[in-house]
Amino acid sequence: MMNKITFDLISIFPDYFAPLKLSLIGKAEENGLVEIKIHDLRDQAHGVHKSVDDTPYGGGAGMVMSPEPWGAAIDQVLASSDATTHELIVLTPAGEKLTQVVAAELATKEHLIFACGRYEGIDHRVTEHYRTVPGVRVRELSIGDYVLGGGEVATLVTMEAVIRLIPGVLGNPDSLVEESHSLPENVVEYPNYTKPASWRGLEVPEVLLSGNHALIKKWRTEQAQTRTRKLGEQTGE
Ligand code: JDE
Repeated sequence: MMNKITFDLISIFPDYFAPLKLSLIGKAEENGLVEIKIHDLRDQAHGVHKSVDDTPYGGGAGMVMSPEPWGAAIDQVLASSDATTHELIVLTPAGEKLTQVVAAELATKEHLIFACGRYEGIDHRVTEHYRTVPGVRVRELSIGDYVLGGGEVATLVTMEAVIRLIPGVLGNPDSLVEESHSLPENVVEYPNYTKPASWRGLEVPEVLLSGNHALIKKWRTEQAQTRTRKLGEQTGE
């Protein structure tokens, strides 16, 4: 059936990826739609202290991840892959913003490698080098304008956004069709209700109980537009 997408994750904290066994992503792997391989960067660190970081050239606070263990880990992943093209993804606050459009594009690739940095980041030459390797595309991505302790949680966010877009992962692909109209254009969804019709004195809007599908569609569109306008006012757009 589908070609499975391989995800290789490289981190000094491989235990961060335990939740990938759960829920939607866990099912996707059980069903053979994705293959997820986790690599401990520390395995590529040699010497007594198995160090993966060092002080920054030029001075300054904090530590920078050394290029050698990253080069060794990424080379090993590339050597054991039978894919013809590889996306090397580095989550960093300085990256291109992860959007629904970027996630949808990644969901069409055969091999995604996630390099999860810690400390103040990874020696710049690592991305510089892999940009010159044929068949490798380097993508620096950001999940938002804030600083995390490392790229692991941002990688989990990215993977969840990507994996649910892979054909066969979601039970009901209709929800994807609806999203694809709305989310890329920055339209916020309409409010949702389920039973009971009355809860703590709050009623479900009449129109939703009417059975008039044309009217319901019109009401939902208006609600979504109102929400989008209010969000714009809050964020100053
Ligand atoms: C991803 N939004 C935020 C953080 C970092 C100062 C301190 C740390 C690879 O290089 C990195 C990665 C990360 C972890 O990712 C995020 C993130 N989307 O924080 C730093 C930068 N400046 C560097």
